Amino acid sequence: MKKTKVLFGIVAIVAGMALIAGCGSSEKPAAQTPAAQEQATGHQGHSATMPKEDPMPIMKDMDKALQDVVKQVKGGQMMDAQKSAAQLVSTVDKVLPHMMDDGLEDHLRKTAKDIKDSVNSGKTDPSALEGKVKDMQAIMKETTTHLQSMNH
Ligand SMILES: [Cu+2]
Repeated sequence: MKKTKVLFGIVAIVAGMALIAGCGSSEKPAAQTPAAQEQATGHQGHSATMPKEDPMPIMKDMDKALQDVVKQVKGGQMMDAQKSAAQLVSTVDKVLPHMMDDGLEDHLRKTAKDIKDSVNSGKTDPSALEGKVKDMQAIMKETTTHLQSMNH
């Protein structure tokens, strides 16, 4: 009577261990595969790390902010121009998570910051700013094309 109880206990433990081992070996790879696939496809289109939003309206806001900067600097409204330049940088920050081209991303960020620094310095040379604005417009055009190449 006592011996069979112990034996039964051992069988139960062994069965339990086999069950745990079975779970570990069969379910883990199955759970890993879809995650790995999701990551792989994510890099081709809209990555999972991106905010769930359409970046095109942000590009429009960016274009508007840049036009405001130009208009306000020309009109001598430096306080307004500084606000618009800050808006320009903030729209750039919003669009950066959507970009998958490090070189372009860097160029966009640097040019926007350059415009902001130049406007904030107060001694804005209109012709120098014009060059930066032209750079910015070219990079924004490139960015729009880049963003349109992926699914949002
Ligand atoms: Cu995106």
